[in-house]
Amino acid sequence: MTVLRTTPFDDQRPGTSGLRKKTAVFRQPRYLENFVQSVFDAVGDVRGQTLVLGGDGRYHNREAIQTILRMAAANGVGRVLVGCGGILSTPAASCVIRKHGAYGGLILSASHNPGGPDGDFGIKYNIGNGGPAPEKVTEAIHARTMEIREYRMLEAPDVDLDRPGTSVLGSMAVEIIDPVEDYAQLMRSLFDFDAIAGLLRSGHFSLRFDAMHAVTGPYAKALLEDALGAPAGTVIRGEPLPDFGGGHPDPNLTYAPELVAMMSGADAPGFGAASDGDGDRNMILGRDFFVTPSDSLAVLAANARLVPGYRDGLAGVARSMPTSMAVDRVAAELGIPCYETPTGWKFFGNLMDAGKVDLCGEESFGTGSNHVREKDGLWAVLFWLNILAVRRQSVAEIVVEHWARFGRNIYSRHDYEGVDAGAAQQVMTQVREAGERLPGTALAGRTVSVCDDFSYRDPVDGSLSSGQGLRILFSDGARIVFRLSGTGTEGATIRIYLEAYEPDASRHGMDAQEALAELIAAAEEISRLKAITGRTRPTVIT
Ligand code: VG1
Ligand code: CO
Repeated sequence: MTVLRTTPFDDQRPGTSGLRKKTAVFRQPRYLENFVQSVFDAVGDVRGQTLVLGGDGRYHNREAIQTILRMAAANGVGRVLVGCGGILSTPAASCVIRKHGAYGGLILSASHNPGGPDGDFGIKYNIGNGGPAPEKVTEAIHARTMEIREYRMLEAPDVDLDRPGTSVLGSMAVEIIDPVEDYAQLMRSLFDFDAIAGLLRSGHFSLRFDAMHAVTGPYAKALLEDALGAPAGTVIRGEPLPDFGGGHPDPNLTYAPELVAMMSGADAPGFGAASDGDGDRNMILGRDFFVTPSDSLAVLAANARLVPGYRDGLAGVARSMPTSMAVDRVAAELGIPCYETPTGWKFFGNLMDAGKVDLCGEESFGTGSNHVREKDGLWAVLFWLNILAVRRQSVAEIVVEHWARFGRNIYSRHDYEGVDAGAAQQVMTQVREAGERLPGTALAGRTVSVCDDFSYRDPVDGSLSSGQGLRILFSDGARIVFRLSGTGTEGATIRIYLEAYEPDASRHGMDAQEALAELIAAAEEISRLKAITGRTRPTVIT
């Protein structure tokens, strides 16, 4: 074992979900090493413990795994479970940590950000409950990166990541495990596979799943094609590639155009879905129909009792603050609590561990439950398929009926990506200052009731997280929220979240951009975003 001298990098603060940088930044000498040693130094005594390690297969994944294994051995870790080929989706890693009682895990991914030598790379630490490290842990890791002086490394040859079985590295065991098996077994325990297989055999139903050349390909093939009997070819772009085939592995209407095209027209499949780089996001489509992630969460909550794993009902639900309030209406009718947390899955962990919630979601295509402590793309797909198998209605019919019952929370998010960081700050300052004068005034044909900067007190451990997004709340339930992204690697991304509640079923068919036009204009009026940033339109509209 060698102890190597190093000096700190001043840009290693984890964001919404781990540390994400350009691949070239991660490939600098000592960059990954500094961060990994800081994790080992900050998360407690890892000596003799079991860790889980894997990634989404993006460029630099294998090299990073070899480095981390040598460092883990040098730091006295007892055993590391590594997904074969270096592959573990984020939800599968969470599942493996929980099932094998691991101390924690390291997941290599920049999620939905593009990969490759000119793309992004990332790393995040998950704790023993299988979930992303909470803020107090990520802050401790960051503090350590600012003072690090040395790291430990074992001189050893590469481990063969493609041969299942156990080997040793120094005195540490390295177990190469099947990345799909534990996860697939968990899915079988939650969903009615016979009912879904029956739907697929009925002759009236087919589906497409777009794995976007990211990590979910092997998982989707094993579950949808092999276990449930969907025909070969159901999973498209199913082979994980280091650069995701040059695509942007973000499952939305902009970055999954092939799937969107396949889902349009009278002959289109009844169900379409896609997942992101590391497999924790999902996009749900019906024939000529897009289900917003916020609506999807509400539909899953309202139909949970149809699914074996949730047959006894839900204890509670949670959503991130910018997510639409559709699920709040379901919770109210079910008589269960609904928690509102800051953006990022790490805020759901405590609520799930305490048994307060079992279903949660974010507007950013993230849905999940207490089966793991991450959002889970394929889980959401199977949940929808289970509902479709029981209700035997189309996706559109289910959502339209849902709106008729609960009203529709018309919703959209406008992203301005790669904005100059100073200009983005200026936009936020402008909104904050304008917000001081707005309450009580008329705007977008409504009355503003509250303007604030969202902060959250965790009901379990009492920790406070402030500065989580500027909210403009209207007395009729409409909202405009401004937030800066914490996952980007270039400049800043401004996100504007827009929501209006529409109880009148005769207006539920409206296009969201039209229905929200007044709020969109008001957002511009308040923020002066176009003048400040020079942008004329959003990069992505969801
Ligand atoms: C985005 C989403 C957030 C999500 C996070 C990680 O964060 O808005 O809801 O939890 O990505 O998702 P931000 O700070 O850029 O808005 V994943 O699938 O990328 O790890
Ligand atoms: Co992701």
